[in-house]
Parts: sequence; C-alpha cells; structure tokens
Amino acid sequence: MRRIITYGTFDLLHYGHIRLLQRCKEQGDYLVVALSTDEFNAGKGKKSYFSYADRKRMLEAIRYVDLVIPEENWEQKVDDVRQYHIDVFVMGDDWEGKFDDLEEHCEVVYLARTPEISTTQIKTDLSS
Ligand code: C2G
Repeated sequence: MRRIITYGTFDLLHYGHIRLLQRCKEQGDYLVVALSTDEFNAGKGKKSYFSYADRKRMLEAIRYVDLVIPEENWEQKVDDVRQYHIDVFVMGDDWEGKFDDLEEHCEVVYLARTPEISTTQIKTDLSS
C-alpha cells in the first residue's frame, strides 16, 4: 500500500485540481489531501470563496481522494508524513524545490501544473 499526500486550498475546484489529484493517485494506492483551513489561508493572504467545510465535502466526493485532513500550518508536513505513513509527497511544480527537506522522510514529487487555469483566473474572468 503506497500512500500519497498532497496539500492545497482547492478553492473553486477546477480541472487543474482534478488532474493534479488524478496524477497524485497514480503514484500509489491511497491519497491523503491536507486541505488548507480558512485560518491557514488567511495567513497565506488567501480568502477562499468556499468554506473549509464545503471545500472538504467537494474533495471527499472525488474518486481519487481517500482522506481529507486539515492543513493548519506550514510546519505540520513531517508529522503528517509520519502519522499517515506517507511514502510520497506530491505537489504541483509551482512549488518545485520548496519541500525538498521532506526527502529524508519520504519521496518528493513535483508534477507539472495544468496550464491556463487557476482559481485567481476564474475570479478575474467572472468579475469582468
Ligand atoms: N494546481 C495545478 N494546476 C493548476 C492549478 C493548481 O496542478 N492549474 C495544483 C497546485 O500546484 C497545487 C494544487 O493544485 O499542487 C492545489 O493548488 P492550490 O489550491 O492553489 O494550493 P496552494 O494555494 O498552492 O497551497 O502547503 C502547501 C499549500 O497549502 C499549497
């Protein structure tokens, strides 16, 4: 059982998120998604359109996702890797290199982002 973890806000869920989650699941057998809480997002200077509860509900409905846990701070990743017996940490390559320190605990994989789609772009397009 190869266990995968990824982190994110996943607001205004779109096909770029889905493709990322699909490719995360292809790396193993069990996918944990650590979902940024509303409070953690405030710290990232992000205010998501959907609440944590709604974003969690949507992620749990995705066939590739096996478990959703809260992401509450930047420091929890090593504990998460240990607690959930993670084999592979996966993120989109906009984070390339940022989490290489996890390599002493698990494999670290960065996947190419899906071009031309982002939550920010959706908000911009809808506001014009
Ligand atoms: N993503 C992607 N393609 C896009 C948009 C997003 O592959 N067009 C990926 C991102 O690279 C990320 C994941 O989808 O791996 C979630 O993206 P966000 O919700 O924007 O997450 P982010 O705000 O980057 O938070 O501790 C890490 C942070 O919580 C990541």
